[in-house]
Amino acid sequence: MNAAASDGGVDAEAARYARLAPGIPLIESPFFERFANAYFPEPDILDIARRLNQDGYAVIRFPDPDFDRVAADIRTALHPRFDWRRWRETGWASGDGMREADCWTFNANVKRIACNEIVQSLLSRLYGRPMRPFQTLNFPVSTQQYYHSDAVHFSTVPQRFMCGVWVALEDVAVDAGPLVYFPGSHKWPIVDNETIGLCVAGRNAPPNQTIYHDYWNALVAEHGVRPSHFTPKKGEALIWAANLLHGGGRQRNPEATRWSQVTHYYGEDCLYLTPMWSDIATGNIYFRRMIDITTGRELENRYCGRPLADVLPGATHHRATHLSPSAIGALSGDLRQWMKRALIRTGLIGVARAARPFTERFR
Ligand SMILES: O=C(O)CCC(=O)C(=O)O
Repeated sequence: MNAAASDGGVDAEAARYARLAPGIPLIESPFFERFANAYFPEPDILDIARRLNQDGYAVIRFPDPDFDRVAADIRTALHPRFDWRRWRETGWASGDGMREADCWTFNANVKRIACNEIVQSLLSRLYGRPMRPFQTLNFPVSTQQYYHSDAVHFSTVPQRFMCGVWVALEDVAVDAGPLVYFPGSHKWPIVDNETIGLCVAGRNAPPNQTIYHDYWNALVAEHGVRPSHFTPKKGEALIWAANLLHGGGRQRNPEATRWSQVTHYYGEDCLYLTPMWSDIATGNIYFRRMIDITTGRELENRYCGRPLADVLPGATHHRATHLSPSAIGALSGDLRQWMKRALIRTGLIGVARAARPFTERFR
């Protein structure tokens, strides 16, 4: 797989369709077939792109010649970090899983998988802009997590510039709670809070994904889509599109292991947010500040090529906007906007938000 092949020199008509909407990932474009052959001339890449476009997922062999050693090292290094006895005695039966986030910060092999250059280059071609790894999750067993779309947890503006690459660190048996997913569900509308009639402001605690379960269940039933289960051999990986419904299957055998790693990627030049904790239309937005694992630098929140702080309401029009109930809300609009921009620039906005009750989030 030569994911880095040049995509220059494509015919003008294909390029016109591909560039028509830079805010839509190439593999999610409604014009995909207009440019697919020209943009992905290699048969194996074209097949991956087409699978993602049509089904919302694609399976690849993880391109690391030393994968077996890397996987074995990760299993050995992370094994003591999990409470196996507790999970087998109580967690398993109650539907819990085990996972650890961001082991890349201390484990070179987890980071090596997350930063694999061939994968990054492949994703960047498929999406039409650089894709950056921003989170790793390692699973020694199934998460048994109810199926969901990542678009409610990790979203972007423009939408869908996010994907997961899930790789098996050992062979996965059918009774070990394989990854479950619903082919084609990525094409369904992305659910948000206004769709289900929920306003986050004023709630005592941030909601979790259970608020969408009835909606997703009904969609699955309406479309009559059956769940698929991924039972890979070690080193096989599944790429999923941002809105593909997926989760951790029920682990029927609690003695089994299911060592795996998912790396989540964001496209560059986007806003990064959690819609589940936001009321987008009112400007109550939970932005995320993520680190590009490859560079160790923050993935800057940007909107159409400009830093977020430069395009916030009030950045160009100096007038007061609505007042928030918090103490800061009592300040004049200009001062409030200035403080907000300063907090974003200095990185303190996350601290400021965490320090305040959920209901008084800075607007
Ligand atoms: O591997 C699993 O059990 C589920 C992973 C998952 O749903 C996710 O990373 O979003």
